[in-house]
Amino acid sequence: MKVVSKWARGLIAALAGVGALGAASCDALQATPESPPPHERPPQFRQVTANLACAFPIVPERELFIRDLGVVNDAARTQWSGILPTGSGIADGAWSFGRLMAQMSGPVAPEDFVRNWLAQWETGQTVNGQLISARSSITPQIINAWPKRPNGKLDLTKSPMRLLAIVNRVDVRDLSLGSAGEGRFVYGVLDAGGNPLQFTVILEYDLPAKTRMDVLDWANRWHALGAQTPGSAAFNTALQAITDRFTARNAAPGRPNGSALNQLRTNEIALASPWQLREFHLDAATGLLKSDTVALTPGRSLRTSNSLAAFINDNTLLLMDGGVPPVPLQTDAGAFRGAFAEASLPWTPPGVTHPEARHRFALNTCNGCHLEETGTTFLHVFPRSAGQQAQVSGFVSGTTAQDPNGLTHGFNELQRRATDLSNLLCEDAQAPTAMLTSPDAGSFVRGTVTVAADTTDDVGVARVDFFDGTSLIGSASQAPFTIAWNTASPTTGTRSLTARAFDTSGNVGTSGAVSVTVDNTPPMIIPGPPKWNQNSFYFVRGTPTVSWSIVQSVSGVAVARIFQDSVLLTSLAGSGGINYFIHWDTSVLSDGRHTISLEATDRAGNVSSHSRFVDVDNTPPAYLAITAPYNGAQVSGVVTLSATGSDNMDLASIAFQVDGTTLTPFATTAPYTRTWNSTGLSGTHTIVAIAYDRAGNSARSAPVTVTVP
Ligand SMILES: [Ca+2]
Ligand SMILES: [Ca+2]
Ligand SMILES: [Ca+2]
Repeated sequence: MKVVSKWARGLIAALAGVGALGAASCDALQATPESPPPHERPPQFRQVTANLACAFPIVPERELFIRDLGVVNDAARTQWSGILPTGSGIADGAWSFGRLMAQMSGPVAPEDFVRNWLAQWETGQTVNGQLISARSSITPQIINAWPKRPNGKLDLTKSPMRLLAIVNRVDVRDLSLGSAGEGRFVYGVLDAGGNPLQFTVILEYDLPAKTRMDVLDWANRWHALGAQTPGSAAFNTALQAITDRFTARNAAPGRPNGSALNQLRTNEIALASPWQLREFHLDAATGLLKSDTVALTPGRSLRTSNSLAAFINDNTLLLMDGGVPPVPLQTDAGAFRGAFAEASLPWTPPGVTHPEARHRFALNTCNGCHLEETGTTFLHVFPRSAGQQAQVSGFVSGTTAQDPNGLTHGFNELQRRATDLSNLLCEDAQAPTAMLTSPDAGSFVRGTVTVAADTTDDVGVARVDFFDGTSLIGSASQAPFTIAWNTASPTTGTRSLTARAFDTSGNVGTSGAVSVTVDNTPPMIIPGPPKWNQNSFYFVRGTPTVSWSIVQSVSGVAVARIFQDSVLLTSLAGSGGINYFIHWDTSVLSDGRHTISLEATDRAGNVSSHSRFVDVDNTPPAYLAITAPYNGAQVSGVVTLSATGSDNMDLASIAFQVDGTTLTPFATTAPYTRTWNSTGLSGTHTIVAIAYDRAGNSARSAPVTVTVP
């Protein structure tokens, strides 16, 4: 990576002395956004990994200016059946002039669309107040020679257009205009015999981009072609995947005909002399290609004018800074931008103060970048015969030339574009860093968890991907970088989380792993005493011990809380504890039904609870009396003892004692009776009844004395 970087910077240095702004071949030039030099960027950060996109040098003939016969003669893609495909990636004529016209013609029939375009040479056109004279030899040379369909219309499947090159112009990107540059098709026009005419047609499409990532996406797609062999199935398929994106029907919704075409340009000396360049735009009103002014190029009548000198002088600083001043349509003096460009005489208005600024201005014009400033004899891409690869001008491949002031300039447009692409891809070779900030390492997690990462980068982080092991669990594309992770899907247990941050150039930084334990199983609570039994039911009194045991999976108990009638009684911190109890003082409560609950929370936060009701009774039976025998009675044989009693809640039983000895079993239902055999027990005896409620409270009756004779 560093080697490439040095190589790229070396090229910048080499070009600095020759006007690195580099006018393109009569193209819509747009200022290339400047990035701060490396020493002005923010400090670098911890982790560095090589940017793979940057690690491979640019291969201009595969990525920038594709003229290989395996591409331009690709039979499937340059010959068209005449049917517009409905799917994507279909080879049928994808790079043919006819299909491209059909894709951009919107509601207009493609053959009428093309015929209307050609008609603009048949008669004079007025554009921006300037007349473009007819070049009427278009009729015999092109229109009449064009093969026709039975209905007399142009047969677009036999268009006399030979593909010369497919060109990547990412270097004219301007993100402020939503553009990653242009993709271009260059065709050579053929005569009736299939021989090349001195006439080229260039379709210049926008590469739409909203963000820096979009620009880099385009750049990386073009750059990826460098690893393939032109003409191979892999190369041509990949190239078509790129070209389809900007040539497809409705590739640019909202623009005329939904086409991404920025402009169509023609260069020809075949129809008349001198060489002439015309520019056409899709007209929103008619959906037709319409003659328009030529970007960055003043009208030829201004060649030696004061207004042109003033314009150059006013823009000297911008030009010397590498900038490209927009050429206005009109000035106070009248029409300024040209309706066409033609080779004739150089832009040399008297009164220009800075000859280098004059040269740079002229180079940006469509005629200036040809003969007068770069020594180009005609075109930058030459028409070709069948079976031959198109040649390019020295301006493209490397040359030196003298400008009209005798200043010598070096040109190597391909190298300049390669440097630009390399700089774009390598501009940010510093990988971002990522660190997981949530959840904490070693923590227990459950349910849906926020996973968060902190990142740093010298330029900007575009996206963070979050992983559970090797599984992607989510992505965040803006700070703060967080996702909601549903832990229900992975099985319970230890998971290893990582975050991968991508910067705006696609460099990746991976965080350290954070290990967490997933526990989605709530504690299981098993109640201990008191429990229902047939004697006391749910009754308690005094200070009973209430207990539970907890069976816990994975993470252990963090806290157990005991509630009485939904009011917290006590909180017991636990760490994997099993048995929990409370000595529960019921004496402070009113008699009656109460609930007592245990709520257990495991260390992942899963909660479960168990509630039971109990009947508190701290009041002894209220009324108790022995109803038979009566006090002082004389009894004999088997005697029936009877008592009556009541309780504020539930009387459980009444027991009888004779002389302190309790008779069993107790009487448990009213009327409360019990027999006592007094046979042989002559003398005086004392009988007492004892009543028990369900909670175990008791009351004693007044004693009854009887005599057995
Ligand atoms: Ca970076
Ligand atoms: Ca658990
Ligand atoms: Ca009671």
